[in-house]
Parts: sequence; C-alpha cells; structure tokens
Amino acid sequence: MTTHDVEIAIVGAGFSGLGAAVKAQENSFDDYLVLDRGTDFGGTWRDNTYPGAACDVPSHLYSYSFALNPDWTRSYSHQEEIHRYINAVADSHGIGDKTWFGTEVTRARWDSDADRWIVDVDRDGTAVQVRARHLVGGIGPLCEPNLPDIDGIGAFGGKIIHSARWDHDYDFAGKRVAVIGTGASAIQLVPHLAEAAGHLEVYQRTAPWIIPRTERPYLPAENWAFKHVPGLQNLIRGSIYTANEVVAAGMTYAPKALKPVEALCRANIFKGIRDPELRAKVTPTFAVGCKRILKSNDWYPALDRPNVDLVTTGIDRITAEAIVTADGVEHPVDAIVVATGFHVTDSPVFETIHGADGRSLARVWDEIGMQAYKGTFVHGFPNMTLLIGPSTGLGHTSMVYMIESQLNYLVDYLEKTKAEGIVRTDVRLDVQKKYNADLQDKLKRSVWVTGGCSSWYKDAHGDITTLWPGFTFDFRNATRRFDIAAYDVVRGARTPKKTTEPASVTS
Ligand code: N01
Repeated sequence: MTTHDVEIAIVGAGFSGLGAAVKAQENSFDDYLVLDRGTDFGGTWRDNTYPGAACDVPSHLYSYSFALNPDWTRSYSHQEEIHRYINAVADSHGIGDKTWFGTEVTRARWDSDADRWIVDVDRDGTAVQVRARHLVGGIGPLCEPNLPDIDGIGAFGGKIIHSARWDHDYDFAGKRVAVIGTGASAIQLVPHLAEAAGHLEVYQRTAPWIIPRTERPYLPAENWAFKHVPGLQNLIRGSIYTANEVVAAGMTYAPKALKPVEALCRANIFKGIRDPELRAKVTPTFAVGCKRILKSNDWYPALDRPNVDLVTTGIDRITAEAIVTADGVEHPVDAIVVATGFHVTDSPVFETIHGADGRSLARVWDEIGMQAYKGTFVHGFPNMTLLIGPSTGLGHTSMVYMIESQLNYLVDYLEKTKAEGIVRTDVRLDVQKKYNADLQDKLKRSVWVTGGCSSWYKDAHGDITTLWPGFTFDFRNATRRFDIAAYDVVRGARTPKKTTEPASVTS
C-alpha cells in the first residue's frame, strides 16, 4: 500500500473543507491535503442539482468574508452560481494542487504511539494510507442522503430519485410523479416538477412554515457599485446579518416574539392558495421556527395547480407500481422523488472514525449523545477538528459565518500547538460535558424544544445537538482564541516531516 504523510488532512472540499485549506495556507500551514470523493469543489452545492436548488440565505452573506463576490447575479443565489463561486475561490487560492478528488475515506483511526491519524482512503480504486498530525473533518451534515424507511420501497418498479442525487436524464414530461417530503428541498423542486409532470402528488407528513422569498436579479448598476464602492458589500452583509440575528433572539430566548413571522407565513398561504380546505392542510400546527422556516413564492401556487394533489394521509407501503396510503388507497406512479433529507445525527461517516480507545465516533455518540466542545473537538479523538460539528447548525442565517468562526479556532489551535511543541491535544471530558450541559440548559426555553414539533435537529437521545442556541456572534467570540486550558496536551518531539512518499507498508 502507498503511504502519504502530511501535517494536516482535510476531509471534504465543500464550504468548510475549502475554507480550512485556504486558512491553513494563508497562515503558512502549507503541508495539507484535501480529500474528497467528488470531482470538484462544492460539497452539498455540487451534489444538490435538483431543479430549483437555491440558497435561502441572501448571496452577500452566504459567501466567505475573505472572498466577497461583487458579481452575484441575484439577491439569493442558485446552486450553479454558488458551485461556480466555490470553485473560483479554490482556483484563486490554488487549492486544487493539494486536493485529491475521487478519494473516499474508508477509515480513520488515531495512532496513539505515533500521535497521528491514519486515514485509509480509496483513491480512484487504489488503497492509500494518509498519515496526518491533524485531521480536519469538513464532511458537512448534509452529505448522506436519507432514504425513507417505507415498507416495500426497494421493490418499487418505477424510477426513484433522491433530491440530493438528481438524475437529469430522467424525463418527467407527462409522467405520474410522487414527491415524498415537504422540507427545504421539496419546496424548491415541486414547482418545477409540477410544470413538467402529467400528474404530481406531494406527500406531506408535516406542513412547514413558509415566508415569501424576496429574490430578484441585480441590476448592472448594482454590480458596478458592489465592485467599486468601498465598503458597500460589507455594509450589505452587516445589515442582512443583523436582521437575521433578531430572529435568533426570538428562536432562542422568546419564541412568542416570532408571532409576526407566523402572521407573514399565514398571509403567504392566503395569497398562494384559493381552496380553504387546501389552506387548512398546509397550515402547520407547531410554533413557527421549531422547524426550519422556509422561503418560497411558488410552492403554494404549485400545490393549487389542477395537476397537483397534496396527500396528507400517511404512507403505508410502496408496491411495484404504486404508493399505498394508510386509508388503503393505491396511488399508481411512474416515479417517486424522495426529498426526505439527510443522515445528520446518524451519518454513516461517524462509523468510520475511530478515536484513541478504538471506539468509533458513532459508538461514542450513541452512548453520550452527539456532542463536542465548541462544535469542534471531541474527547477521545485527539487532534481532530470537526467543522459544522455538533451544536453549530443554524435555522436563521449563514452557515458560512459559523464555519469562519471555527476556522479562527482551528488556526489558533494550529499556531498554539506548533509554538508550544504540542503533539497531542484532547479536549477534557469534564469540560466537554459542562459545555454541552450548558447548551442543553439554554435550549430549554428555545422554540426547538417548546415549539411542539419533531425534527432532525434532535439526536437519538431526544436532545437538540445540531443547533447553536443563541446569537452567532457569541459563537464567534467563543471561538476567537484556542483556550488551551480546556485540553489535555502532550508535548514531544515532532517526527521530521516527510513529503509524498510511495512506500511499501504491511498492514
Ligand atoms: O430535508 P428536510 P431537505 N415519510 O429534512 C419528510 C438544507 N437545505 O432535504 O417534517 C414521509 O428538511 C419530512 O417530514 P417531517 C436545510 O438546512 C437548505 O428538504 O419529518 N415523509 C420532511 O418534510 C434543510 O433543513 C437549502 O414530518 C418523510 C422532508 O421529508 C436541510 O437541507 C435548500 C419521511 C425532509 O425535509 C434538509 O432539507 C435545501 C418519511 N419516511 C436544503 N422522512 C437552502 O436554501 C422524511 N420525510 C440553504
């Protein structure tokens, strides 16, 4: 087997992994390697190509602060433009030279004797062992599609497509199509499918709250101003950011303050749907904000179309050619689109990462819940940083802001451990426990706990372990400096760095 030694192995070439590579390079940590199973940069923005895929955070905020883009064509960007942007950032920093695409991590384990991560990868069919001092997980929570566990789904004889793995060759024209799910992805793709399909059935388990989407194209004069007026883009970013933080206050501390948002959602239903029965069906029964607040102008009009039916009776099973609902009715379909989200708290990737005592991340989190310290370090997994780790997700603003906060923490960790000759850093268990107990305490008042919904925000223990409860500037402050006192560290001599070295090892 070939081995490859690096100081930093970064898994994932999406927003977080690419950000880590750029920041490592900028801070003279040049000996890094990015590993990604795809063919280019972009992560979830590369993989989600379903019709209508777009971001629901305004373009100026949904971008790196260190790579502002004056050329955004719309106030909210669509998938292709974000994908292009991410690749342009990678190109301008030359990250592609230190990236292995077509490379899947099959196993990563901490080697306590060498104080290194041993990362087994499959590089285009060749097994390679990457040995790294630091492992950075930029795997993202939205990378493993979740196929619904519905009786008989495997025996369906027609076409099944997950929203995150779109088949652009499949022709929906005139077909009988079912969409399962009414989350962020479904509300974007349904209006497009409704136009193409002969008949479309949308299977709704829980109605989402949806506000209007204030999307528009930018005028050439605006793009000129973004490029030439000093500070303008930062001013726009700041104003979007501030407005969004007001929503964070409502979600975390005072859910009742979100009533005006609910009124906006109700007005959106009233405007988009004429049929009172359908209006009742799409009106959620939980507090606004408990699940992600969605943005759309064309979802309700799509449901109101004559060729579209909203099915709210639960799915009992799927046969070779139909969906059978709990009332025994058979719904014959040619294609089923599953817009049922991702394995967020139970990602199969967690099975592949093994810490100092040999247990996998999945097993550890099974026992203690999905927790980390500052969303980044997990006790028992030395020198590993997770980007968009536990309790860093958001329902109200840009994840890129959270990623950049973690990147500050990562760089400071790299600098401090290098300066002090530290070869092993492991967050103390008592510190991690207290940190998470405090988060859970804070969450008690939040809409995610009090709002009366079930959501993927919760882990198997019923705890909200995906979301940051509070203002994002609090997270920025918490991650500004690497607080070494929270960690057990081992100082030692560094093994001399080796460059790429094909070598024979026995395993
Ligand atoms: O997935 P979801 P998504 N039978 O989990 C239903 C991000 N995103 O892909 O609500 C029947 O939100 C499920 O029903 P219920 C964003 O963070 C961002 O849409 O659990 N139905 C729900 O309706 C988002 O949160 C953008 O009762 C089943 C739907 O499937 C995340 O991605 C755009 C079912 C899943 O909704 C995931 O969004 C798109 C079953 N067995 C996505 N299982 C931006 O704009 C699940 N459902 C940035």
